[in-house]
Amino acid sequence: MDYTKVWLNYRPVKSASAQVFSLCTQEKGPIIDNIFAEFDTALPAMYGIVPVHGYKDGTIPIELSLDTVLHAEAYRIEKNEKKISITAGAHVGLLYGTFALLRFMQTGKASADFTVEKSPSNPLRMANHWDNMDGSIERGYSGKSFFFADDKVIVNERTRDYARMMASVGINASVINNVNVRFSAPFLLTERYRKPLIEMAKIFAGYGIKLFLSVNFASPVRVGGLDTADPLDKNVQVWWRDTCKDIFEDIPNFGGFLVKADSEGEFGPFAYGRTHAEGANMLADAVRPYGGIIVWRCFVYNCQQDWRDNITDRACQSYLNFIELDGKFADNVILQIKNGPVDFQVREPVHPLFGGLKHTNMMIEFQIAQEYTGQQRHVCYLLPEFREILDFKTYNGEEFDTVKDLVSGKNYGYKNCGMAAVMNTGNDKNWTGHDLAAANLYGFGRLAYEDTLTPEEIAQEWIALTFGNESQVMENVQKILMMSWPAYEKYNAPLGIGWMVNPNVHFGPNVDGYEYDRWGTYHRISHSAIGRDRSSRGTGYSQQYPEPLASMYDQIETCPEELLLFFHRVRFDHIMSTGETLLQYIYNTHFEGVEDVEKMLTMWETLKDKIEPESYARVLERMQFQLEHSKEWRDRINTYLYRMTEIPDAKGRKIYD
Ligand code: GCV
Repeated sequence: MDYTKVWLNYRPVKSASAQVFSLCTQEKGPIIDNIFAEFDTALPAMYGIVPVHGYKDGTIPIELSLDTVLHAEAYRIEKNEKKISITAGAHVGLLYGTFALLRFMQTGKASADFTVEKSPSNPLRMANHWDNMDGSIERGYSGKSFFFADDKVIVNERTRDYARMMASVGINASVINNVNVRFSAPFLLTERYRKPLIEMAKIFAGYGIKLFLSVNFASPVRVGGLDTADPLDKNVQVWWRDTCKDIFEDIPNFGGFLVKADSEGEFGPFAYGRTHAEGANMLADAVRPYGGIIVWRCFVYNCQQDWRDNITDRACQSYLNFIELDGKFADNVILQIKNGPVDFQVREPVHPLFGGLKHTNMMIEFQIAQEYTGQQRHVCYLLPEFREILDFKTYNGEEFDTVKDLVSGKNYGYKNCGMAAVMNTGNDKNWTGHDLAAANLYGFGRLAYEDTLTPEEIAQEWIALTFGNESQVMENVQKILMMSWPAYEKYNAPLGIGWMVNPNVHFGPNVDGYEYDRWGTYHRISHSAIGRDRSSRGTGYSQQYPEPLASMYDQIETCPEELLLFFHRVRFDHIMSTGETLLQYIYNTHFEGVEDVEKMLTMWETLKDKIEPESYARVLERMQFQLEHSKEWRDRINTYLYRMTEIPDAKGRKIYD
């Protein structure tokens, strides 16, 4: 099959003497087979010699064994001159230990003796695919689905490589279909698709991955032929129980359901006057006998707003819909909360539910499909953003209340929680459209397993594994990645205001794209001011945070500047901390953003002879596009503001009139 092996493209380890390894273990099973297959692929590629299976004199044994004191997904690697041992709580831990060892070997960190022990930070590390059964992918920017085509489930060699890729970074759950469960997708629950799903799940099981499905809350009607989907109706409950019995019995590593309810036209418990807790708990009862989990999304808001209505605030709504239900969800329900209150904009405050919910399992939802961050045609390495969000102190409690503490369940005793990301994969040759977008996929998985890693550490690993660790490659690609999110933010909608994109497609600058629309995302630019007042004097959104955050966000003077226009309506002559007016600050950052992209492009061009030609060319083409497109962003936004204010750029640069 014609696709790349991304970061699993093992290459010779420089200066390593040819070494014969022997693979030794008492363990047996599908995961062990996959571990052997991985060593059989990787070791000859890196060291030039095929490993021996079983003990043999004169070889370096790699011993795999279990130590049930360790967590099932934890591993310990001990390496000395004579042998390497990987110990884990269960086979899946041995698999993670194997990928870690190969990573050390490939990145040149395995030459000396070492011992390393790792245990996953987050119980659930989940991929959310928005793949539709016709093969399209909602917000997909890397080709078509490799899970579905023409209303059929696809299982082939790529399924295995997908599972292998996910396991290599520690992802242990995959929701393969879109949260908008339409057309034939509700029937994934039924016999119609059972056979290929069993096959797919079997492959996943060999890589420690649980299969999840997104389900339509109206399934009892759409699929089951009942006349209601009311969660308190006995027949509905029986229907879900029977359906779950069948699916869990057929698929031993079935994990449960992801649910988007009462959101953007998806059906939900509100239709029957029921709460989301009643809806989620009914499903939780149905999956409980099998250890199943319900992941229930908090992305619930009114998408039929009138733009003239200046009181209703989309940012407030997710919190308002869920805060009263705190403590009412079953223990096998997890609320999946987007990182911010609106929708994956380049800059948003951390979602206030993280600071608010005290008795509810929570999981964060990131998006690595770059819907609003360049759609995988711009480089936008999102790990610095994720790092900031995970480290954000929510003031949910007195201590241990950063987002990462809450979603990992650390110190709270939660076992159902974790991190999810909307995926950026498709059937493109390089999996992620932009070769550099694979860093987001790699990084999400690594961070979910080890939530203290820095974006720089992750970038270094990924670059070395993907392109090799030649120093200029390491240096330039790292700089490109680390500059990319700040650069994107500079030339995009300013200071947290968001949107300014073309409706529906969400790509390309369009300052008024959503201004008079029903989606509740307005900038309200006039000749003298910009922004929405979300303080206590405005929509009151700032007050959804605990103190001291509520007071901090409430005042222009104390609001973090990068979120100024998210929280406040601000005059263009407001003086920023840099001493510039707000207007001049926006002009400046838009010029700077483009200059940053110019630098990124030049850094890439210097790598021409050091990167595999096809990959070099693919990235080059996209970065050239990014440069032109960033100019379009700069000029649209600057021109719009210049026309409104008639105040020219203090530095006399070209702004179109
Ligand atoms: C899957 C945004 C996207 C939608 C997406 C929705 C969601 O509104 O534009 O495509 O739907 O978020 O997260 O449910």
